[in-house]
Amino acid sequence: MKCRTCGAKAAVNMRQHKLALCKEHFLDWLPNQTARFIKKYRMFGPDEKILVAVSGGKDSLSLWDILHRLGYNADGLYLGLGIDEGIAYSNESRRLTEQFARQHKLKLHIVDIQAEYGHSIPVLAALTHRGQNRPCSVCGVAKRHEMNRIARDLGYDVLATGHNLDDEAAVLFGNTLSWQADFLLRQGPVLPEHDGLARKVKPLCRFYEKEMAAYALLRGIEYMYEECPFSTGSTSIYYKELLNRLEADRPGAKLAFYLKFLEARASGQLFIQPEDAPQAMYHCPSCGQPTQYEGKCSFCRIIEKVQTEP
Ligand code: Q46
Ligand code: ZN
Ligand code: ZN
Repeated sequence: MKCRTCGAKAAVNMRQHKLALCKEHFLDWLPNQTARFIKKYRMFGPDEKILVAVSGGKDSLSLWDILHRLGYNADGLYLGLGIDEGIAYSNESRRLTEQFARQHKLKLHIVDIQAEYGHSIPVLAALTHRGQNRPCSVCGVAKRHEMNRIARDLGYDVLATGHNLDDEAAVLFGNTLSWQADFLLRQGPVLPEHDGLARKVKPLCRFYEKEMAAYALLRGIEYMYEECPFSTGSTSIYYKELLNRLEADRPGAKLAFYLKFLEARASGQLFIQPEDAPQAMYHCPSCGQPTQYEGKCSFCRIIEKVQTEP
């Protein structure tokens, strides 16, 4: 297999794009494509302040690397979740994130949930009896809340996450199986700013997971190989496996599934418009973030519960 650009031996063969590239041209191609998607979906302009949510994994560190190379003004945010079940997941991912920031002279904000709120994510989940074996629902609420809080308090225009195509296709698949119309409306490369919350963007949403792994590897980014121990056996991993089986028989099926959805949504074929999505009607009296229901937001309710119960 030869590189389409220079004819040298290809390092990456992307059957879904019918494209093979050598190391050098793949490392050019991926950031160039990212720049194209940023413009196409109007994610952000050259002067906007970007906060990248970095977990220490290949996607978010690669995203930070790419935005930095493209000349964007992008700082990082690492959330310390306090997960050390089986492996020192949080400590090691934090170490790798700090190392990356240091090597590239990038600004990194760190918020440690335990230092900030008294308990790690697994303890918060256990104390509030949310989630039988998995603290993921509490974790999701906390991550969303803290990312929004830091972006707002520090004046960032946009919050960027490293979700790749496999992540997005798995979520889309799950939402489609249950016809979750309001979730479908909120899925896409850009979620506009609303009620004082920063815009959310996913610049990597069109890259396959294995393209991102190849990028991190060929770029020499040292990242956290292990997934969070709580992700084992999750529904989203199951959906990813199903979609990979489909992809193996029909290269490009995963990308087509996602892109056709975006097209259908943009042309109104879902019969519901983004404006129809349920809007947050209230603001949390404790933190000020928008909520759909009157009273404190989910995160503040979790914190209140652990602080008031003996
Ligand atoms: S939600 Fe669950 Fe993830 Fe939080 S506890 Fe780990 S697996 S990190 S994306
Ligand atoms: Zn080449
Ligand atoms: Zn709140």
